[in-house]
Amino acid sequence: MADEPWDDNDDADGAGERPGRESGTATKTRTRTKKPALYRVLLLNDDYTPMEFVVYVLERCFNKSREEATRIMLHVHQNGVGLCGVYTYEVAETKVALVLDLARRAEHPLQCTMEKD
Ligand code: TYC
Repeated sequence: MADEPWDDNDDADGAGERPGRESGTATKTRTRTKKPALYRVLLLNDDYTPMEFVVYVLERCFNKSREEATRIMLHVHQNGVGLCGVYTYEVAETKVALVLDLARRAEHPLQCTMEKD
């Protein structure tokens, strides 16, 4: 599980510091902190979701100002896909679920995905 985002890679050499297992060789146990992997949350264009709803979603789920939300919405509308934000795995997953839930409740086909940064 050394590649999980929550593994800070303590004791990276696996040797540990348990008593009674000294080999006579001086070793230094490295305490390395690994930065968590980051994920891009992307919004996808479609022909049916109202622009105003997309702006609302960006304000509500991604804490964007009305101006920034409008800019991102128009970018997605014109380019097919756009960046909402970059987050750790669990936060990104939660944001995607929030967007999809809001869209489903409003019966809009709006799609949102995440990918490794
Ligand atoms: N293309 C949509 C329309 O013309 C607007 C839209 C923008 C939909 C961004 C989805 O992620 C989206 N009503």
